[in-house]
Amino acid sequence: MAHEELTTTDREEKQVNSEGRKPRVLLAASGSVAAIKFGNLCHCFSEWAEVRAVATRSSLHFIDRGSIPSDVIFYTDNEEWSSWKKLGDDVLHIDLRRWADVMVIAPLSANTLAKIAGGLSDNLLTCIVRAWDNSKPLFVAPAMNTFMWNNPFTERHLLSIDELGISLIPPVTKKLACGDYGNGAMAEPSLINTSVRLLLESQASPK
Ligand code: PCO
Repeated sequence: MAHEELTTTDREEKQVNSEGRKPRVLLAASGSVAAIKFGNLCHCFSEWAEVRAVATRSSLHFIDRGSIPSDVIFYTDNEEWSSWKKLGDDVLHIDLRRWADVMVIAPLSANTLAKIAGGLSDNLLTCIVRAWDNSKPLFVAPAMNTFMWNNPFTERHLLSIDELGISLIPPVTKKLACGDYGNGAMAEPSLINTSVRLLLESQASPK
């Protein structure tokens, strides 16, 4: 049967992995204006995956909490600190790393890119990345002003995260939040969704 002729049942079957459950996607947002699209991103992934979301403090400025689907558990730095009281308690960034099949950081701000490249871990998002199990995929979709994107630091930091095995979903050229026109806009949520889904499906059924 040609790929286009897959029935609904075929598609539903493709959405469960070898353990018979939906893929678990950990979505994360850092502090870029593009975080206004985070709710939309969560909706795209929710259609085929189990989704949990992590937001940095700066990203909260742009995220409308009402736009996050009700079945998506939403974590901030507050939960990282409040969930641990004594030795033996669960550590949230480790639990989330264990839970996830894949992590997607969209948007990835210039600041969080620099922190990941330098190995810093000063919030829930960067602690998860620092503790990431590199046998699992990790995608990033950067978003920043064109001058930040063209700054020599960006290339250095992208090289470093490439060495860690992190996959880049490149930004696009268009009108930015400040009115500038140029490269640095986050890839569309639908493209991010498709890129990740295709990779997971190819891993689930290698040719
Ligand atoms: C800041 N930064 C940005 C961030 C990158 N921009 C984008 C898009 C949005 C509108 O479609 C904001 C999502 O332009 O990802 O603009 C300074 S200019």
